[in-house]
Amino acid sequence: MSKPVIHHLNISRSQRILWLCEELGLDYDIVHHQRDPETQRSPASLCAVHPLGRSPTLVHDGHTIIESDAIIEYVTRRLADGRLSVGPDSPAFGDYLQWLSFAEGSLMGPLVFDLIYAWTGGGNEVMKSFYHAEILKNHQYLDATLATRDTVVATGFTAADVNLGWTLEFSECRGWLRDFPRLTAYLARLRARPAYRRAIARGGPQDLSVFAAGVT
Ligand SMILES: N[C@@H](CCC(=O)N[C@@H](CS)C(=O)NCC(=O)O)C(=O)O
Repeated sequence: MSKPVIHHLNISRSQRILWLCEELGLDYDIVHHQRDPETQRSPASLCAVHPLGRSPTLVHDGHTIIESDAIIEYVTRRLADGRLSVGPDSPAFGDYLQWLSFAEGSLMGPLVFDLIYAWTGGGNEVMKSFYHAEILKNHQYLDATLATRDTVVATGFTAADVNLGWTLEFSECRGWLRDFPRLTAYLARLRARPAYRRAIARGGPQDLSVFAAGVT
């Protein structure tokens, strides 16, 4: 089987895919790309790989795939016999799909609005109160789940935890984890995993302070 190629933008969601491949013990290549230091957007080198210039982008066997959730399912099912995924025959299937999607589908969007609001120095207060309430509710929901178990899926560690890890790092740098010691402890457990550390060693440090605008 040919090796997947992970296009990795510094300090970005592609950290998830490096980490996942390390968890699965897969052989992979990395192509490094650097954010534009002014705008933090993707450079021309990544836009040449995919018209949206997205990180992560995975290239494998002639397929170029974006979206973390899709890449995670592709990697676990196509390249790792379903390891760290949960199949339709498991009672945990629904939970797995929900939590896999939660990182990008619910948590991340309002957090990005929060950052843009801080970067641009203001905006619509009605919008702000709407997405602040969403951020809080999303964190409370995840927190309540982790009150009953160590991982988001009751059967144990899965790729859904990998997807959530980077989002919680982003949330942490935006100051939203301060009131959630259980989420902070969950993130610490994820960061302590040897595969997470190997991914950092290969991909480079994840210093998200560049996204901490407006956080005091
Ligand atoms: N929903 C996508 C979001 C991908 C995304 O927006 N990634 C950011 C990096 S964290 C990016 O590509 N930023 C550079 C840019 O948009 O120019 C996913 O989960 O992969």
